[in-house]
Amino acid sequence: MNGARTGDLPQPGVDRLDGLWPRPVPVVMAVLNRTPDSFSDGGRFLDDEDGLRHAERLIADGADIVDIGGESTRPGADPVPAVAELLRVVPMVAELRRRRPGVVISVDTSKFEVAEAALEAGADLVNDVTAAADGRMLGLVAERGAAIVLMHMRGSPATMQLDTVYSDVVAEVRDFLGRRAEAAVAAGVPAHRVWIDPGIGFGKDVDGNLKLLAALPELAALGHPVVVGPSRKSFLGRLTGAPVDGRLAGSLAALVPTIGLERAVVRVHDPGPTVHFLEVACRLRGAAP
Ligand code: HH2
Repeated sequence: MNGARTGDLPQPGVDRLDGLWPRPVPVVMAVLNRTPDSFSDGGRFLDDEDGLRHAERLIADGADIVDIGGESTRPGADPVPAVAELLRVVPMVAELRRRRPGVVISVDTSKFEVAEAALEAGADLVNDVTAAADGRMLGLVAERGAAIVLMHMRGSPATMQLDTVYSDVVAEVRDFLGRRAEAAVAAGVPAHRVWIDPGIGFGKDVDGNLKLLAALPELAALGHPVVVGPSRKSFLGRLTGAPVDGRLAGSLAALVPTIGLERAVVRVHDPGPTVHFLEVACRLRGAAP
């Protein structure tokens, strides 16, 4: 498939990734945070058994992809050293791959070393919130025949909510993602393995997040699968007054713009209700006159 892949590297999840599409409903990527400080579930799945149990529950609830992360990217979060992130993420990837050969596994990291070790351990996809700021990341993904999520963020998690003013948020994010996707294709990642994400909550205010969600069809027109992750985020709290554990309805409503997109991925904490919501919403759209 990928001519750049060399023969003696481990076979990546070619079939698993290619099995995601075509399908009429968005793909569900469920979050497994192996962190002490994530904004909605920090500390809950740090223990190995708790983490594996949660991964199994996410899959049983209908997740197509399990996205395993070892560093929080919430606003103001402190960076985690590579060694600590490796220890949180890589053994979990390896064990989940052993138990679940068919499930697509994503590693939520922007560190080359962590991505490399996770791909080696059986991950199929690198979810990089810095859109491959490390110059080696795209070459690694191309070489392994993996896929990559390129996400837009302004600044870093430490600074991103300090300046959320854009002259045209949709144009700026679209142009950035278009440029990064071109770089990925130029590095040898096939276009259908380059997924783009507007980065809901990453350096955007409520209005910016809403505009980007409404503009998902415009981003999809760049010709790549589109990922979106509004789940439980603070703009939903601002809109509804709900605390983090009361934002499920808002999280589902924020997925409405993914209905009808050809290749959409929704990154969520609650795959069960999300699958039901997407099923009904897509059927409803299909039934419209
Ligand atoms: N959001 C978060 C983390 N990673 N990746 C992509 N592609 N898109 C997102 O919107 C996105 C992401 C933040 O959510 P969460 O992982 O639950 O929190 P934390 O970063 O605090 O661990």
